[in-house]
Amino acid sequence: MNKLKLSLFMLFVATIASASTKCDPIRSKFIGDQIAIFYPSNFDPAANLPSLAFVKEPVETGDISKDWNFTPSFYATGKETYATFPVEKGISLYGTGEVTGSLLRNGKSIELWNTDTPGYQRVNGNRLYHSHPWVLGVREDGTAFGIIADNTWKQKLILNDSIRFISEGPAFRVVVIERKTPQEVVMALTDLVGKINLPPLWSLGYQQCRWSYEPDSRAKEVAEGFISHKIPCDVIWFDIDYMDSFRIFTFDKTKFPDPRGMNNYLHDRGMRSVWMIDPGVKLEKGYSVYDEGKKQDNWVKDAFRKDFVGPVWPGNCVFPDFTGRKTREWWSGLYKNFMATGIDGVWNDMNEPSVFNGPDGTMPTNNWHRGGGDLPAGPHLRYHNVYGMLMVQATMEGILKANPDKRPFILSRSGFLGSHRYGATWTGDNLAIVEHMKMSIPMSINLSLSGQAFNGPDIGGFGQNTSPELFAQWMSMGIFFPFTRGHACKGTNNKEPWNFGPVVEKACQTAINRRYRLMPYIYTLFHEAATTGMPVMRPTFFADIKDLNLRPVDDNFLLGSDLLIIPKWAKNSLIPKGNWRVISINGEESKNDEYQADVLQREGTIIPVGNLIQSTAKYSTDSLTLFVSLDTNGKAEGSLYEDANDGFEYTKGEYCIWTFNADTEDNIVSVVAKQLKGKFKSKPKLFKIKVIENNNVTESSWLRPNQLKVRLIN
Ligand code: NBV
Repeated sequence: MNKLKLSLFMLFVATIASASTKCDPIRSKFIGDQIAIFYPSNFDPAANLPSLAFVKEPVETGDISKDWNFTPSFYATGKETYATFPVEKGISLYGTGEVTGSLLRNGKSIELWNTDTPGYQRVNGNRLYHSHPWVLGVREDGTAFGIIADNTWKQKLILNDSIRFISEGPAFRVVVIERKTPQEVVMALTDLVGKINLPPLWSLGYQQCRWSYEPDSRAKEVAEGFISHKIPCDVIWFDIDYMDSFRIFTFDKTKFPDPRGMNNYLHDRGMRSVWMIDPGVKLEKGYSVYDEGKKQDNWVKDAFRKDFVGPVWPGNCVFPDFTGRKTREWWSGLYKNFMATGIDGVWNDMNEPSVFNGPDGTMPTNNWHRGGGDLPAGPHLRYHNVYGMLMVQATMEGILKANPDKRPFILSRSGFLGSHRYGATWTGDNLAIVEHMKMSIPMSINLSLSGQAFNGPDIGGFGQNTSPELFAQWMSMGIFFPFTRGHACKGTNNKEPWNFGPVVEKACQTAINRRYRLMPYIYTLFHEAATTGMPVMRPTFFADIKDLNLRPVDDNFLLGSDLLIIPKWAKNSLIPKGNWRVISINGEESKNDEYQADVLQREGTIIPVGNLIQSTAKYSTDSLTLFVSLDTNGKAEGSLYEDANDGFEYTKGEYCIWTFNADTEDNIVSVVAKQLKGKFKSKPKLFKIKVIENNNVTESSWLRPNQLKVRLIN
């Protein structure tokens, strides 16, 4: 620090110190192995509890050990309360939820106040649709910590010489996780705030959206387009225009006279549908959702305890107060008839909530939520950040009530730390610009490092026209993200793959084929995320946490632990040490391709690869190609998860985990395939072994599990 900077910093510290009261932790306890909780002296349980981030109230397990030294300082200024931690030299910071900018969060300031931000334009992109009061820190030696501010109130997170959570609400408690690796910190985070639910397999396929496919014949045309162009696709999405004048839970009688017929049409073609539901209920007597909600007194109140009214798409709207259990139950009941039309998934949009003329595009902070059930009453300042999460929780309960035997799929725009327990998310209204394509990598990784393993951007970019070049680049990389959906704003060019000319169409087909062939590996990763909390998409430095050069890398990423994805646009991208071999998943040669990302397989691993399919309706693990990348000892290992691809039988043991172990002797590679766990009966399998060496690829014919041997060609 130079002299001027130092004196400015001292002045700043002095100003803060004079204006604020220090409220040292009055209580600090372990709540798990190397997980500590700290309460400031002015902590008021009624203003904070129950926690909405944690799955359950942490149980204290004993006093903090004597050698623990990573402790917060708490302050109150009269207007704000805050918790601050020192940042040692060399610490790399990550997490912090959905954020714009680079992967490394050092030096960033983020506003945690969920906001509708078209093009990420509000507050220079420092305030988005989610709030995650969560930081992951990785020290130079690879040891790591995580900090959760258990606080839903409006706050800021400032990361510079210190890590500071500055809240406009009352004093809050913090939890600190200490671990040997960042991977262990992320898993410990999900032990506290929950893991994603295992999604239905179809939701891992490619999905096509537009604001809006209307009328129904247009949606059918798009579905047929994928089939006739032989581009795999699982889902067609229905944006807001299917509704009757934007009234939620209704269908426009002219444009969508037969929603059941529409859904059947897609199902007959091996596809699914997801339909949008917003929180704003049109204020209109005679509209059943309004009448019923009004009768039950379900709306958020204004500061004078009158129904709060604000404009959104349908005009003046009222908003369900999801803090009330009875309101959530009412809301979940609305899905019964809706889902009965054969709808497969629900898209909850605008749930920050977005209010067109409100302060910061939302409700006034002094609006009033009445709570009920487990939650106390409180101002919008307290509940704003969890409005979307509570909505999605109620939506999930509704979908489960309507279809108890199916895994729910919900996509929510807004969220809070822990909302991944209820649904997936996407990174909102990005633009069709190179900068947003590139930034989608660190955005999705940081969300993944914040518990939300099921996320992705609008592929191709939502706002503005997309150029053929950008579309091909984005698709070629985007299909390796956990959630893969192309989307487009009203008024922009048609963004289905065949609208950009034959070269781009082919590039998209190749890219999407690659995802579908990797589906056995991807599904296995989702199972891992749902059981251990390890995200599907990971930062490259996870491959070598001690290599400091990898810490900022965000122009490539890991899919699981064994595949490294390097987009074509990334030049001189840094990769981890060791032997990472480029693989051809479906006959493509990425090295000589203008668009296809390089996919590198880590040495010592086996990746199960499936056959080409048009949608996951045809998914099968009866015949698999095992991509084997041997280590220097001629060994490799991998695994495969399988179950019924939907439903809950897997929770009763109806699943199966295979392990694959390869060994080499006298130039012959043998693979042992074992059914390790679970009682799911898969059909007898055939395997091909494909051994990828630095300069050779040896592929066997189809073999039975007890015959898995292949002689290397050199
Ligand atoms: O419902 C229309 C759009 C939707 O397509 C988009 O994905 C959401 O993020 N929605 C926002 C409302 C209007 C945005 C200008």
